[in-house]
Amino acid sequence: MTTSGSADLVIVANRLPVDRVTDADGGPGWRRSPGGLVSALEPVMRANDGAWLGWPGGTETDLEPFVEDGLQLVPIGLTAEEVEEHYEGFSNGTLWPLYHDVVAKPEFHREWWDSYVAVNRRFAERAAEVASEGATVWVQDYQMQLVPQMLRELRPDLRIGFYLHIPFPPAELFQQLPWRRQLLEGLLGADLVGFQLPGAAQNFVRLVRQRVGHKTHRDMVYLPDGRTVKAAAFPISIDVDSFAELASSPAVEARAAEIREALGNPSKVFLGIDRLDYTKGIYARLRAYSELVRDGHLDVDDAVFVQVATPSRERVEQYRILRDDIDRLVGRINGDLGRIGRPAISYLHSSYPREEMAALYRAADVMVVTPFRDGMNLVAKEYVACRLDESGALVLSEFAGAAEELKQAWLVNPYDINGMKQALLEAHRAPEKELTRRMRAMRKCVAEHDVTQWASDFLEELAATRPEHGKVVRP
Ligand code: GDG
Repeated sequence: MTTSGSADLVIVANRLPVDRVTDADGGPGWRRSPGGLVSALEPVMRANDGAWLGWPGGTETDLEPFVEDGLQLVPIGLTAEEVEEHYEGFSNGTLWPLYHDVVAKPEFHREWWDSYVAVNRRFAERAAEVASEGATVWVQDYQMQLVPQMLRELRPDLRIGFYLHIPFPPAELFQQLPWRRQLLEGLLGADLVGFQLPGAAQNFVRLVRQRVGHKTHRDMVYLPDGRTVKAAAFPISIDVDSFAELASSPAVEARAAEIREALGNPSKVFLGIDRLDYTKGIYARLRAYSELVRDGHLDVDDAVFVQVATPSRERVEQYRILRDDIDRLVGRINGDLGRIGRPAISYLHSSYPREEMAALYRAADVMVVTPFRDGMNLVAKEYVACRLDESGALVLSEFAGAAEELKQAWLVNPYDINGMKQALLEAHRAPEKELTRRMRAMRKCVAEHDVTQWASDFLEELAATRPEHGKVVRP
């Protein structure tokens, strides 16, 4: 039976776009979490009676829907056990490493899978209650891959889109998953499955053909019931104007100068900003830099490295091990190569407001982004958006999705330490004219594809699927 709610556009994501905070009067309240996805979807949600479903973090379970800043938010609670099994377990201990080239070893546990299924079902059931007749539902990311099919069974009237923010692995890796077929069938509940890159969409279509046995042609899957599913690439981006505005503010400019001053006014500043994650290649990058200092190619007086590592998934064992490894490496490098008042690496295990991020981007001469695998990598695009004077160099891993667009970066293979050393040196020594030429081209590319465009491209393509069916959501 179809029971409809009132939302014409429903976003289903693992997290709500708000965090729990304590109000001025000491009671519980909410604060909007900053992020490109929220700002991209906000206008289209407002224009279409939108609702956002997600986990608010924590283990509160009796939360009611509420309106925050004009956005209808529907919290879905997770128990402590579900946080451990669905979120930390299957999502971040199984799928995350498996989808990132098995950079770390994925763990397969049947209880984790059971919890993943149960949580996906709860999200699908809630979305089915909230969506209006013929509404559009847009499901986000790897934690929610079963939602499209579960939702379609409950509400065949809906138009359903799915977007994967992380890479989709080649068949050779995906097939390790004991639940590979269920995941593919889960995704096939959508009308449109979006990926960061065309290669990921191709991996998906090939797997569907091989493992589920459906007919496919190019980017289309033909289901036995006559329905079609399209798989396509929609490379995500950032809110370019808001970064440019932030970076041009006098306060951020002053803060950037202050940061350089605090670092001892070195002639060049290298910068890395990442969630502390083993996919990001932080360890290898710091080694490459430290060898350049050790071998005398760089001197700590004229080239310092600032590495911001934002705390992430701290209860997952592999993340704790990584943190210890990096602590030890930074300690050793600074012990060996630093001087009084002049560490080689300024390492910050902390998260910062957006203004401070923009100031760091402005303060850095060489931005170093060297993941072993990354769906897109927004940090690379944010750096480019903040370089208003067209200065600065980007050293970028070939294995970040962003490398398909930011071709004027110094592209590196993060597994090749010597290659990275070479690229770091070249970027450090590049003449101004070359830096400007490269940065200008990258800025043009980022300016032409911002996150609002990404959202409307996806929603337009979704509206074009099954045109006879459902309401059309207007971006
Ligand atoms: C996943 C995919 C894909 C980081 N530290 C702070 C902070 N950040 C912000 C950055 C950036 C975002 O977090 C990180 O985005 P990335 O794209 O770099 O990486 P993931 O978190 O792994 O994101 C990735 C993305 O989804 C989108 O589809 O690009 O490939 O892995 O925006 O600025 N922001 C603030 N303080 C911090 O300390 N305010």
